[in-house]
Amino acid sequence: SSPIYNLAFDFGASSGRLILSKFDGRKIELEEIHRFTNNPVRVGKNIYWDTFRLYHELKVGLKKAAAKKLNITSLAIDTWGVDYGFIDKEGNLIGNPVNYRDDRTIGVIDEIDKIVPLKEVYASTGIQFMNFNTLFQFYADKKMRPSVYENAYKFLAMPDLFNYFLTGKMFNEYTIASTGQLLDAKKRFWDIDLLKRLGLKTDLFCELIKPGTIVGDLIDEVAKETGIESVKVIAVGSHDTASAVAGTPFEEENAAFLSCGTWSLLGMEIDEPVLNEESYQYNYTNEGGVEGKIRLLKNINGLWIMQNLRKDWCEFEGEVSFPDIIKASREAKRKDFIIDPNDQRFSAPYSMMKEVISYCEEHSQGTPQGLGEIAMAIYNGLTHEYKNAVAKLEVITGKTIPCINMVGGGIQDQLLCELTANATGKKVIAGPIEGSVLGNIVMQLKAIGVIESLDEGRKIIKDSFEQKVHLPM
Ligand code: LFR
Repeated sequence: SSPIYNLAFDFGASSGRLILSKFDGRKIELEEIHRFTNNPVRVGKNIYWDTFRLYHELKVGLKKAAAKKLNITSLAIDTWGVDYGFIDKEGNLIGNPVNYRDDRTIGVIDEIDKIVPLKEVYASTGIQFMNFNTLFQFYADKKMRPSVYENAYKFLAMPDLFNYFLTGKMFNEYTIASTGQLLDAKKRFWDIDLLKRLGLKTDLFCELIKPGTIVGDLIDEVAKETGIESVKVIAVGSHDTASAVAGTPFEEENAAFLSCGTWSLLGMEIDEPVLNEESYQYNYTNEGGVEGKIRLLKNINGLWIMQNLRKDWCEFEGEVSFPDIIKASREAKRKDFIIDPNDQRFSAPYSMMKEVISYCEEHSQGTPQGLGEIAMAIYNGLTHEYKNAVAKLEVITGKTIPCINMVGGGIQDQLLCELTANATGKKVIAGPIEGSVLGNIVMQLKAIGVIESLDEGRKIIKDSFEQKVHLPM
């Protein structure tokens, strides 16, 4: 029988791409059709996403896909979490979607604590406290851009927003709503009571749909402009991390996952949210996943720090690639520098290189010399956090973690995989690189009835892509 073709749009905080998937009934093959950078724009004190440019790139991708003249069945979008656009009564986007690294939400958590104790917020939402959660952004918007907030008619998270531009249909997909701290974790529905107590609007929401729902067709304008036709638009686990975990071929029971991209997301896939004292104290999140699963995880500031070090180095010292950074790190004289990657100072600094160096100096470590020593400070910071996160996960769940499944672009970095195995003392199984895209694709295959379950999808992923084992040394 003829192969099935699907398109996955995966928007990360640093870059986005369109991938074509071909499924022949046994294996999946991927082909990158379009890749583009995602460049947030600082305007005055704020940082925004260049939303229409991203939508433009989405259409460029569709044009390239159309040019292949294949019979493409469906497409789906996944993006980073927590950010959104507001739609007015006429159906227009109002205000510019703000980037989660914007600092307008700093201090909001403390303010909210005075209205609804954080313990109560956690008891219902089960979501970790991070400044940028959608809930806190709403609170900041109400104060800082009230004319946008008050005129908002509907809220659409980034993937919902792009889906709306493509189909004209407004809906909220469950996984992306969940990571924003807008849902009651157990009821898996809007936490209206919490919104009310915080004085936030409760009428901004559309239908809450499950990942794996066929949403509809492209509007005529998009079909005409791109030349692509009769493609179904599907809502998958539209939060990239939901898709990354869906795309992780777990084998061993109680295995942890570690999704390595701009962020490092370390956790475990479970059936029901864990809302105990430890998960609250350790600030672990219970994000909604695909097929009714929950992702119990911790956010660790990830390769964002390395990406930005590279950017600075290229700008001021000379062109370097990631393999160059790895080589320099392996050859570094001093390998003991270490930063705390979760320190707020690494969130959006003007110069990452200077920030890492000053951190080491201020913490009496001396001055890292050269690219290798600076990069080692980052590697050590990350893997030290991985070690802590695994240990806490074992306490929260009461389970022993046998191994860590690493997925995402970051696993192309062998050194990171090795150091992760060494720091955590756990076996690391690395692969596939394209976790989010594959999770996106298998949920499409399920939605159109080509496969029956996520389990079946994960088996196909395992049979189609290589995995590499790193044992702790
Ligand atoms: C990863 C991710 C994380 C989310 C962070 C901010 O790309 O989606 O899951 O916490 O970005 O949105």
